[in-house]
Parts: sequence; C-alpha cells; structure tokens
Amino acid sequence: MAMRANRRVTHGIPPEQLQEMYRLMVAIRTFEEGVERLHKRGLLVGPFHSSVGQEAVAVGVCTALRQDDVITSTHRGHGHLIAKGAQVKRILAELAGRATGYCRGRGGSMHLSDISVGAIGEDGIVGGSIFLATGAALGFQLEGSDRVAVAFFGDGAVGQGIFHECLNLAAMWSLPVVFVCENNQYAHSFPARRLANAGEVADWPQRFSRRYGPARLLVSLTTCTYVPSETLHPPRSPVAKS
Ligand SMILES: Cc1ncc(C[n+]2csc(CCOP(=O)(O)OP(=O)(O)O)c2C)c(N)n1
Ligand SMILES: [Mg+2]
Repeated sequence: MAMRANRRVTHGIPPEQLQEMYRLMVAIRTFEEGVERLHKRGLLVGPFHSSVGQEAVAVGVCTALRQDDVITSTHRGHGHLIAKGAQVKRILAELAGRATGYCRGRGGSMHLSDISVGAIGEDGIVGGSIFLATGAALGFQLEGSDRVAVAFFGDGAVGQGIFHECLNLAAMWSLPVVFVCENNQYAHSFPARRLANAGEVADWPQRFSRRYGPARLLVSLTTCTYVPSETLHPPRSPVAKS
C-alpha cells in the first residue's frame, strides 16, 4: 500500500524511514501483547511491565540515534530495547528464564541489556536509568567522543533526588545526555501529579531548565518523539581539563 504522509507532521522523514518506524512500533506492540498472553498462561518467569501505548516514544527517539549512542531504560523497557535493535528472541528467552536470554535467564524483564546495540541497561529502581545515562554521557565527554546517551524514565521519577541531581549536573557540565520522560500520568498505579509539586509534566522542560540550566529534557507519550539527529549531536565546546 502506498504511504501518503503529511510532511508537516512527519518532519520531512523519508517514507521508507516512516515505514520502518511504523514496522518497529507494530513489532513492539505485537511483542508486548504476546508476552502478556504468555505471562497469563504462567509461561514466563517473574513480573513484567507492558509498554503498550508507549511504542512511539521509543521508536521516535531511537530512530534519531546512532548505533554507538546509548540508551538506558526502566522497568518498562522492552520497547526501548527493540527500538534500539536488540534481538526480540533473546528478550523473550530472558523473560522465559532460558539460558539463551540476554542475562542467561537470570535477570528477567527488568534487567535487559544489549551492549552491542547500545542498550546499556534497564533499571527497576525508579530514576536508576537517569544516572546510568548521565554517567555514560560524562564518559563520552571525557573521552572527547560525540556519542550521546539517552535516559528513558517515567513521570513517577520526578520525586526521586537522582532526577534532580542528574539534571543539575547535565546542565552544569553540558553533558551529552537527553532525558526522555514517558508521561503516562501514573507512577505505575499512583497518579503521578500527586508525587511532587512540579506542575504539568508538559511544562517540565521549561520549568527545570529555568531551575538547573538548559539540560535536554523531552516529555512525550503518545506522540512520536522524533528527535532530529542534530539535536542529539550538537557541536560541543571542548572539555576543560585541569
Ligand atoms: C526507588 C524506588 N522506589 C519505589 C519503587 C517501586 N515502584 C516501581 S514502579 C514505580 C512507579 C514508577 O512510575 P513511573 O516512573 O512513572 O513509571 P511507569 O510505571 O508509569 O511507566 C514505583 C514507585 C521502585 N522500583 N524504586
Ligand atoms: Mg509513569
């Protein structure tokens, strides 16, 4: 079927790339629905958190990344890994507790990583993904590389100190880290707006850059968060060495 796209909403992304993005979103949705069925039948080991409804964020962001850029992820991270190029079979094997899984079946849904594609780790600790990416970004800056790190995290992380510490450091040191907040309005099952006196999530980029300085904070849920590559790989000022 020929694909017609409204260029205003597709940011001039070529049709073949749009198709690939759509294919990835469908792959993530299909995976999550399948996992849910297997979980209900008791065929998986441990808990899992579905990313149904959040596929576009993972795909939109990861499409703009290079393979050597890295992402960190949360307890709801299958979609992030798939979008970054991890192998679906190995994720599923991990969820089933098989030795062919990413952590030989010992880590489960919340500890997936595939270093070879730059998915350097999920973290079940709320906010944990944020410091992992900030640390990776500091490493990139120190070695003078132009790689970037992306932290996916949930709106429930706003109550965690680590969120604020990392925004502060990233802004202060101009670290090549992008914070991507998945605003699903809940901290798992608790209304996220009751967690912190931080106003509307959509206003966070402005609010926190006023407070800490211009860190790169994106907020999205259902809209496809396509990030132009130049936003992720901006020219850098040289690292000050003492
Ligand atoms: C430091 C910490 N406190 C509490 C928990 C228990 N917990 C698991 S998920 C969750 C809420 C996460 O909300 P959010 O980051 O918005 O992710 P969502 O589930 O909405 O995708 C909490 C409090 C945890 N994992 N880590
Ligand atoms: Mg949430």
